[in-house]
Amino acid sequence: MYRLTLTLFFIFFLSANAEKKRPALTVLKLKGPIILDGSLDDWQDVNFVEVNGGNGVFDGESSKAENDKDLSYKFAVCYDQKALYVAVEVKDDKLVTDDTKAGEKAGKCWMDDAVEVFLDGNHNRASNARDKAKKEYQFGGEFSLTANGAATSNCTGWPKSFGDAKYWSGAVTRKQLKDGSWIVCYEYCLSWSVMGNKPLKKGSLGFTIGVQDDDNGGQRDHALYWSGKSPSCWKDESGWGDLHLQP
Ligand SMILES: [Ca+2]
Ligand SMILES: [Ca+2]
Ligand SMILES: [Ca+2]
Ligand SMILES: [Ca+2]
Repeated sequence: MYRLTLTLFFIFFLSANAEKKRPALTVLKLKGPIILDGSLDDWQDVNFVEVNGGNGVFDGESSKAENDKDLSYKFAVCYDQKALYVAVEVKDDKLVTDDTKAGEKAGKCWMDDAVEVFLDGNHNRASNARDKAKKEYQFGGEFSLTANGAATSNCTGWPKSFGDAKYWSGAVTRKQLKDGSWIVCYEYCLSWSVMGNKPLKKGSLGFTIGVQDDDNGGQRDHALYWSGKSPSCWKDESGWGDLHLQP
């Protein structure tokens, strides 16, 4: 009897811990204007969420970062009738953007120091956001910016649309600290139209962020997600977190 109780306890313990709970955020309505200049001074009223090796998900396609100085970040989200706004502040020991050029609209952002914002606008938590028929692209997809300002939205219904306010726009700034490491700030404005205008009606959307870290050129070294099912967090919307828009 004792052995059976112990076994049942362990089965319960393992199943309770098998999957990380999907995180959720309440997104506040914008109070003042967000100016897309890469300065986050205009985000003082919005709470930031810290993401690091302890609470985030390193995608198994690349390795884990050594420590928070190698790669960690915080992000914030707010909205208005026009768009969803995202701010990200990344800590990175070495800045590398050898595979992209500033001004590109279809850059290989996934190979450099970059932020990738993932949107599931119809909030259906599809297991394959990259389905061949591109069904999910009508409601979002992957919107990437590198530390040098290169962009890509090729995995969305709106390729090469960066910089057009009808779709999405943003800005990046970088600052080197005394110890040689970097703080990179990203600001995004993602029009509701790139999400098929669904979230405002529904009051919610699926969302995650993946920050890519390249420290030595070529492919990325690490990819750290706020929420995701590894490997290939970028593909499976069911691993992403939930954003609830404050009415
Ligand atoms: Ca700003
Ligand atoms: Ca790094
Ligand atoms: Ca780096
Ligand atoms: Ca690279």
